[in-house]
Amino acid sequence: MQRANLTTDLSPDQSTQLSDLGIVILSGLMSAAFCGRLRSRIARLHELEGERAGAEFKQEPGCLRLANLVAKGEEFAEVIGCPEVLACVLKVLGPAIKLSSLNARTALPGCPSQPLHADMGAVVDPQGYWVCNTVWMLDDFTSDNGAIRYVPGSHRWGQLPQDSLNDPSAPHRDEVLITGPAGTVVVMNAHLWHGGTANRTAASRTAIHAFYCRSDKPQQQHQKTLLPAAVQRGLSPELRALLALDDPLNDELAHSKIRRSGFLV
Ligand SMILES: O=C(O)CCC(=O)C(=O)O
Repeated sequence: MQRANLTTDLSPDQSTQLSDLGIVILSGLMSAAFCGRLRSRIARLHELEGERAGAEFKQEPGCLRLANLVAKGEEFAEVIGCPEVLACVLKVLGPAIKLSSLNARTALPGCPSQPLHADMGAVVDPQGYWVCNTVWMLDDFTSDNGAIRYVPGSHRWGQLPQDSLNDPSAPHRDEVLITGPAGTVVVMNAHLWHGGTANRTAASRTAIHAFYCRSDKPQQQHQKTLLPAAVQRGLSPELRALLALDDPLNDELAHSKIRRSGFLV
């Protein structure tokens, strides 16, 4: 991946944004060429998968989703292993992390707003934060094409929006919209109250979600079960570790019945 002017160290400002607001925006992380490769791969996968797309996880009305992307293109290894992004994820989750899932979401024209939610319905526990999402914008996010809204600082409240708000789908008085050009990556403490907004334009907009969790929690999608053997054999030791492919605890946790989505049933 060609990268613009970023290092693997977080600046003091980025650290503060992550801990206080719950997000940090990495502008220009993806080159136009890399964005284009990801977009083409996603378009091909939708052609191949048709109505089954996203079925390994969940489908969502008004959207096209794809799941289990590590299995579906070598460029996705660059996404999940990106050092600049992992530095931010480690800052949120601490040193023991793994990939939880790699999905894509396309908000189609007319796609409705999501309720505010925390991913996995996760609440911070005595060991700290345990979910962190990264949003790879393959299209510009604008104020009317379904950009993500979030409530700054809500990751620190230890509460879920559905337990605290009368209507998590309603606008929140403190919400902020994440807008920016294609090529931007947003790292988000996934306990943060957030959700995609309605797409009121005639064009769709797509993002990839590389979602991470702490090693002592279940993956959203158990990578060892989902990745074909040939894909697993081709992975570096670092990526095998990130995917928790040789981790008996991860295999045990895969059987736990905790919810896997913050709002989809
Ligand atoms: O709009 C997006 O790409 C992210 C939406 C979101 O928060 C989710 O699907 O959980």
